[in-house]
Parts: sequence; C-alpha cells; structure tokens
Amino acid sequence: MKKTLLIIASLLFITSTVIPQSKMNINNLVEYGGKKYKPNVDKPYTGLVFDLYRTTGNKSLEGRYKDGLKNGKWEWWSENGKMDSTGQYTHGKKNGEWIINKYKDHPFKFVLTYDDGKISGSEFAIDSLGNKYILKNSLVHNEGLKYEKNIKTPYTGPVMEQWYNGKIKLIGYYKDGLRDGNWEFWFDIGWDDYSSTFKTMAGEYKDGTAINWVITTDPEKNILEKFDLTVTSNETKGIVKSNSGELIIDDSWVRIKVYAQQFAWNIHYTGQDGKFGETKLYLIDDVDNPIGLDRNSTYGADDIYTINELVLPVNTNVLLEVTTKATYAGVAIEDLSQYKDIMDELYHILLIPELNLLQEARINVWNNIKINVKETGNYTMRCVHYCGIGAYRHKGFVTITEEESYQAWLEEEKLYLEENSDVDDWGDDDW
Ligand SMILES: [Cu+2]
Repeated sequence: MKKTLLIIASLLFITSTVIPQSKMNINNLVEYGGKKYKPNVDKPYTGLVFDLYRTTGNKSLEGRYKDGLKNGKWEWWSENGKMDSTGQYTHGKKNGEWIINKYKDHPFKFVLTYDDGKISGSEFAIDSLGNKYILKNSLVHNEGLKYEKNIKTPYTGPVMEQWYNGKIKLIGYYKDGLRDGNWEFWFDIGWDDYSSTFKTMAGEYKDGTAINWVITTDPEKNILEKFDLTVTSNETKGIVKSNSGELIIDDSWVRIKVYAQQFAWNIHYTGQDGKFGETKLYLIDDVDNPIGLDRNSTYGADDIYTINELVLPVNTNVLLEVTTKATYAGVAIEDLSQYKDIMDELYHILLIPELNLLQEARINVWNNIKINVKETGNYTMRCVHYCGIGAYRHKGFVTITEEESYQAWLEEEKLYLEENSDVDDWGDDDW
C-alpha cells in the first residue's frame, strides 16, 4: 500500500516537471475572435511565444498567452541582444510598470505605468543604474508646486526633459515640489550622438530660487566661452523678494517697470509725471507696442519704453518692478488659467552680476528690486533661467549715468516718441 502511494506521488512529480510548457514562434499563431490559436487546435493558445531576428537568429521577443490573450511578462531585445523593452499583460491588457526603449542608443529608457490597458500616473525615464527621473511634461502643477500624477504630496526626486528628437534638454531635481540642487540644460545640436548635445546652462536652485549659475554663450556659433555668474542669494543686495509686505517709498524714488519676454527685456519709464500709464493685453504688438501701453490712459501720454535698454540715474533710489508679459510666442493670452502649465514654466530671471542683482520675472506677479547705485558704469542684464532655445541671447544693456545725462536721455527718448507718434497719425487713414 505504501509502495503504491509512493509510485503515485512520484508519477505526479514527474508529470508536473517533465511536461514542458508549450512554446511557439509567434508568427505561426492564428487569430480568431481576437484570440490566438495554434494551427489546427480548437482551444485558444496557452503558453510561451518567441520571435527571432532573421539576420542574426537572436531572440527578438518572448511573451506569454493564456486562453488566447497576452498574459504575464513580455520582453523584447534589440538585434545585438540587449534588453529593449519589458512589461506585463493581464487578460490582453497592459498592466503595471512598462519599461520602454524609445530611442536607439539613448542613455535612458522610459517607464510608463498601466492600469487595465490605460496609462496611469506620471511618466519616468530610467538610467542604466536604475535611477528614475520624472519627465517634466508629466508633472502636475498646483499652486506653484509640482506633483506626480495621482500623488497628493509634492514631488521630490530627479527630473528630465527631452527635445522633440529625444535628446536630453534638462536634468534637475525637485524637493517638495520646488526646484532644488543642480540643474543642467542642453541645446539640441546634431542628431546622431546623444552625448554631443551642447550644454548651455548649469546652476543650482535652492527652495525654487536660482543661485550659482554658469551659462555658455552662442551655441549657434559654437562659442564655448563660459560666463561665471556666481550670485549667492543671501549676498544679493537691494532685493525685496516678498510682494506681500508694504513697499515703503516716497516721491523721490524713480520707478521703472521691467517686462520680460522671450527673449527681450522691455523697460517702461514713467515720463515727466512720475506715474505709469496703463498697459493692456490687447494693445500688445511685438513691434509697435511691446508692453501694450495705453497712450490715452490718465498717465500714459508721456511714458517711455525701450527694448533691452535699462538706464538708471546714479545715487538715486530706484524701484525696479519686474514681471513677465502675458504672451506666449508673441501672442497675448487673456485667460492665463488655460495656459497655466506653460506660464508656470515661462518665467525669466533677471541678473546683473556686477550690481549683485537677481530677481525672478513671473507672470501676474510684480517682483521688486530696491536699488541705489553709487557709481556710473555699463553692464549687461541677462536672463539666467532657461526660458527657451534662445535663452542665451535674452540680454540687454544697463547704463548707470549721472542725473543730468539721465534727464537728457529721457528727453531724447521723449522726442523720439513724439516723432514716431506723428508717423502713427499719418498711418491712420482708411485703406
Ligand atoms: Cu529669459
């Protein structure tokens, strides 16, 4: 009796190990009603499938079917035998984490999470060491902080963004939803070698604010000269970062508004009355009226504006108010909420290193700089945020001048303005 049991047990053991799982070349399966069948078999296929490269005979895929549907782990290999992509199916639908090789010879693979066939959550890139970077366009914006999709706490971890051709555009890091740590930006030059893209900016963020930046000029001409623009936030003078506190200034202060855009600085002066005219979005015209100044508004008639030319009187209290134009690619945007994601990213950072002056230019926000420069001089104002492919040429000229020549310059600009408004009247005829 004991002997019989032993024989049965060993028979069971043999059957379960020796009978191999069915394995087929995927090209030989046939499909009926959305399910795969082995030829000449009336039950949907259950078992492994594979495919081989015709050129090398190397395996190109291995997958699993259950009752005619993809089920379980699927893997793909490139022709040289390297792992390409892998993921899991449940009853014919993608489920769980998928690692996908989107670009040949790219240093990153991409990670998507599926739930019952649909993409859920944010997309990530994964490097050869297995570090996961969230893709920047996969982040969710809320109240100035960045989140992973479907996650309630702000994102902490690496971030990556690519150019349209897959080349790496930036690598950075978020902490509690704000930019933090080292960030690097590359231009998209060439197609072949992912490592040859041109680094244009690198720097550090702390709690969302840029500090310690290095930028490289003119990648179009391939000038590799580097500027060392080291401004540490706590060394920066004359900056009123907060907009909530009351701004205490009197009439002796010169007020100047700075409107950033891709890739220029529009400077708005009050004119003789010391007060700004109104600016209106619908009046913005990139050539004729870049700040949308309403000449018919109460204080607007004598206002002056320049492009990329900031002139300040020496030994004078000046309040610079910095913002970004509500335009995208030159088109005025009325309803910012629709474009919140773009607008959150489309900001600029004004830097005048010699004056130790650094301020963010953000849409719908006036950031203030109180400044009183003690010496005359000429400087460059530049943008140290990567605000687009032309960020390196986002710069203007700064002149600190004696009070007298400042007034003379204003007068000159005013005359120029009057001359031009004559031309405008001339053009008002009906056509
Ligand atoms: Cu900029």
